[in-house]
Amino acid sequence: MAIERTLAIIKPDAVEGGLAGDILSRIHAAKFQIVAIKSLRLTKTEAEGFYAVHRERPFFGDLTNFMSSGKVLVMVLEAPGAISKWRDTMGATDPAKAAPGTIRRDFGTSIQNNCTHGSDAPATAAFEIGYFFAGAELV
Ligand code: FUP
Repeated sequence: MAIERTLAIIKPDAVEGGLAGDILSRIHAAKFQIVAIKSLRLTKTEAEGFYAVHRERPFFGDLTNFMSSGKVLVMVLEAPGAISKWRDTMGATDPAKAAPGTIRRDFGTSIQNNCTHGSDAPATAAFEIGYFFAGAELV
């Protein structure tokens, strides 16, 4: 399987809840390489830009308020098939529907407060990685 990179975010609920270490442990256990990582707090406008594809959805305002409510950890993960592998590690969007043993099932508390983000396709990963990281941060 081809080596890929994906954009992962540990969301404000998980950072505030002290879950970042547990989630990073799962990233290591699943044998992802962390190519780059940074801690930051998104502005509302930055969150709106990141989730622009969801602009027309009814949850857009709540989602972007939440994503700008506290610190996040953004990172680039690398592995064979990293995009689908990370989505499998996270589990389904709604923690109640996520498979046992996934991050969202074990740590998420609602469809919004679901602890982590992952890119859903190669084009999305390219946009999302470029949103947070410059080329020199990715060598
Ligand atoms: P995912 O790719 O699993 O993160 O899910 P989506 O791209 O469908 O949704 C992006 C984010 O919007 C989710 F992580 C949480 C939020 N969301 C809601 O708050 N309510 C919904 O009904 C659907 C998604």
